[in-house]
Amino acid sequence: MTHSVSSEMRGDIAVIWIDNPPVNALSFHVRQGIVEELEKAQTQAKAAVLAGRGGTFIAGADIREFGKPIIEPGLPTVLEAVEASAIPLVAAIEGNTLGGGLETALACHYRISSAKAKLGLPEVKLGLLPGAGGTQRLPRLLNDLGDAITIVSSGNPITGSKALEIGLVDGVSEIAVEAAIELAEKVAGQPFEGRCLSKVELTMTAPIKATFDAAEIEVAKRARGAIAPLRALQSVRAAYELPFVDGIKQERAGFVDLVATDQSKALRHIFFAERQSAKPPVNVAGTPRKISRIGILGAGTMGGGIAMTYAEAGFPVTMLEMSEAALDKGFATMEANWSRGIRSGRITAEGVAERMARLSRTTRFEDLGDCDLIIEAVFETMDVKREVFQKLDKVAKQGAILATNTSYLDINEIAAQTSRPEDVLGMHYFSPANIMPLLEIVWADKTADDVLLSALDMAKKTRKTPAISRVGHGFIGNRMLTPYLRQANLLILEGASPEQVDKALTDFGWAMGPISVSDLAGLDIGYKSRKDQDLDDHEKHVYLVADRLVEAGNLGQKSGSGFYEYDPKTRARSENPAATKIIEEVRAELGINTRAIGDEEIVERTMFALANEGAHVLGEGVAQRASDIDVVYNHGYGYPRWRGGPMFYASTVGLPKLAERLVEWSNGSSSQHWNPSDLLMTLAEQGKNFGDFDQEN
Ligand code: 3H9
Repeated sequence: MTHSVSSEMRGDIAVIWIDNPPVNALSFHVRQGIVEELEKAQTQAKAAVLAGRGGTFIAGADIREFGKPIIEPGLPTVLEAVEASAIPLVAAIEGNTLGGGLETALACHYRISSAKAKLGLPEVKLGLLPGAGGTQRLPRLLNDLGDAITIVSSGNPITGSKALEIGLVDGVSEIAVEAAIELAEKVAGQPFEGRCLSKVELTMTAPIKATFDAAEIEVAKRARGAIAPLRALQSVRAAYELPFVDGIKQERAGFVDLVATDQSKALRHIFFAERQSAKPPVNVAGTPRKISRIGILGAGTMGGGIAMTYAEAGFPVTMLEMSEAALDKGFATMEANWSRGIRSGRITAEGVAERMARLSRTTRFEDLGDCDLIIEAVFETMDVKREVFQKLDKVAKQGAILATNTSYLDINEIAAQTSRPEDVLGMHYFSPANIMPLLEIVWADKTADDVLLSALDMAKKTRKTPAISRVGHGFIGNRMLTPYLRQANLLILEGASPEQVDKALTDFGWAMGPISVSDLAGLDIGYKSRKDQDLDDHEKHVYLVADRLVEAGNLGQKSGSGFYEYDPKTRARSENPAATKIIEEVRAELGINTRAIGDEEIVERTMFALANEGAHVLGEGVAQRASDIDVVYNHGYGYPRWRGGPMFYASTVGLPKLAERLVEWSNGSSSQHWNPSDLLMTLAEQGKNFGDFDQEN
């Protein structure tokens, strides 16, 4: 017996408890413990219940063990023993029953769940397929093949109630373990061979084949380059094509194969990176402040989205605007945004009303006096921010946290406008703020520890993924955009079309290409910001096409044309002949001899520019970890999750290759802005990567 698995007798029933906090992962000692307790139960009990301590059954295999040699008994061996048990086994499902956890439940002979438990096979989210019978046993159990296909290929969990509906569990009860014991008493001594899913025979028929064919097309399309969902689906198909013993062998081979891929390594990296970025920095101590009421300045797109985020999380919010008309407009937009979900069933009309009731409105700064956290989302200039923070300093109560949503500005300077800079920090949301998961928390020089901890706490309560940045122009995310967009624009000058640049990067896996993103954001934004800066000639040339487009009224999607033309109804994009003409004119004006540019060059130049700037951000201490940068790009910018993030991707390519290219480009014709990062060059020289840097710091 290991201390993480133990058992107790309840009459003739053995209850085997798994106790491996925090999530009861199936680490080696748990697997061994299950086998030992099962053997014991065979001699002492008439039936057994498998249950988890801490309100959760089993959240899956121990992800930290992947990529290391398997120590027997591996999960497939354990589950073979579970199913072959001489006494019937009942799984008592509560909390998270995921991956190997659900596979364990499927190997048991009966399943009882709590209504709120979460059951799923999330392996595809880690670039894997279920490797312990999930793809073989699930379709043998469920009433409808479509449900098995969805569960395996989406990785999304379902509730216990839904599981009952689709035939995944035999019953639902408030206290699953007690109901499971009752069921065990009932089935003790009864034949249960028919409950062994490996014994169920499946036959491939023409309609089933057609279902798989259609699902494969759909899954491949949605995967946007990720390989696991299709592989997982094909493994379900094998359940219909092969006998169980062969199907399970094939499933196992697929799992072993996928575990070794860069995609799975990247997805596991980002899983742990997300959890790491939500943790307080070392040496930051204390407890978060109590936050009950939120104040938001600005009811525009950003302020409205932030208000929706807090109202959705149950917080009362006071919104301040300059005029009643601006408040009317902001409130109408929020209501319309929520109401859009009524038709799809995401929310009810009462739900919308409840959220709206959490919002109150004012045009007077004094009315923010009872707020514990005030987030400013007003016009993005230092003059406006100065004025706002001076006013807030006068009205905010003692201990209130004053946050700015600025995307670029110096938060130390903003904090200095108040008599309490320790209460000031950045909370940088991404548009649309109620949907985008990233919250960049900007830790200013004088921010108090408990203020930083409060922001992390609020991220958790509002279901955002936080990443901490120190103060610096554009913080982590927007700062790195500059060199990325610079390369995208340069590639167009050198001969690529906007479409080609975008396509190379969406093929790489980005949700949108950089040129489409610029059009979506509005080309006038960059234009205005460039006019305020003292740019050198090279930089002016880089953006000459964008500037000319703006000057000719092509502001991007909002004006119907930018680099592309947009259909007013469908927003479908097509080539903009005016842009093509401007591009040709600018190329001629700058005396550029255009050349054919390959997709590989597009990917290398943009992605290496991103990683190089990331390395600067890291070297300067603006980001604490390379993995935080990856989190920022995954959650705020549509970077392909299965590539792990710009820094992880750089390590996959190999830092020596990156270093070599950076040196080559910085010695080349458009050398001005390459500026290879010292940190990157040193790591490359030492044969290290960004993961080593994170571990050492
Ligand atoms: C699998 O099962 C393969 C099989 O098919 C075949 C095998 C042969 N392993 O997220 P939290 C850690 S693949 C190791 O903050 P929450 C996590 O890193 C697996 N560690 O809590 C964190 O550690 P720390 C299929 C794990 O309440 C701590 O636990 N299963 C694992 O917000 C708390 O986590 C999955 O993919 C794990 N499996 O969310 C489920 N899970 O404190 C992955 C968590 O040091 N897990 N940790 O930072 C989850 O989705 C969420 O953790 C869960 C809880 C929903 C369970």
